[in-house]
Amino acid sequence: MFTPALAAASEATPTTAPALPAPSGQVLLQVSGRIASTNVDDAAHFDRDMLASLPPHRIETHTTVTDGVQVFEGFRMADLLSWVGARGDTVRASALNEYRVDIPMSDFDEFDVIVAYRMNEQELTVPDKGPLWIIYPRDDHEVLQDIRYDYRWVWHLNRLHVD
Ligand SMILES: Nc1nc2c(c(=O)[nH]1)N[C@H]1C(S)=C(S)[C@@H](COP(=O)(O)O)O[C@H]1N2
Ligand SMILES: [Mo]
Repeated sequence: MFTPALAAASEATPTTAPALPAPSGQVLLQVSGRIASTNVDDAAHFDRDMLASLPPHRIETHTTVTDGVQVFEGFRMADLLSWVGARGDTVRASALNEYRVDIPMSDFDEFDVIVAYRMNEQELTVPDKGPLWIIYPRDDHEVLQDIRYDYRWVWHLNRLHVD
């Protein structure tokens, strides 16, 4: 479980989630809905440095849209959602290209789903389905090798809404 660096400062008020720092760079991801920690109005905005401060996690897997095994690096969706104090049943994930899909929150407990920012040691760019791409550990779980999960691999991810 990810413990933010601010945990020590929040010990005096253990029922309150630690404050999020404000983003200083370009905002890549916005999280809204049923969350306890915010930094811009009712939402939590993240720039690249904030996302990079989450513990890195790597998935090696085939995808439906690439040849062979790819190495993805990013952060666990569970760690991000725990940082903002998300409580809900569903996360609506939306993309720069207006695509969106509802993902059951339980996916992030059952599997180490990540939000990848790097593939094969290269930063993901918009032409490569970046800058952020939801990746499931498809090769590790037969159940994930299914269209039901394939459409949850949101590329160009820029928004999560917790319901
Ligand atoms: N941003 C975005 N992500 C997306 C999609 C999309 O249209 N836009 N299509 C989804 C669907 S339906 C599938 S099956 C997988 C693979 O889609 P692709 O074959 O079109 O790349 O990505 C998912 N993620
Ligand atoms: Mo699809």
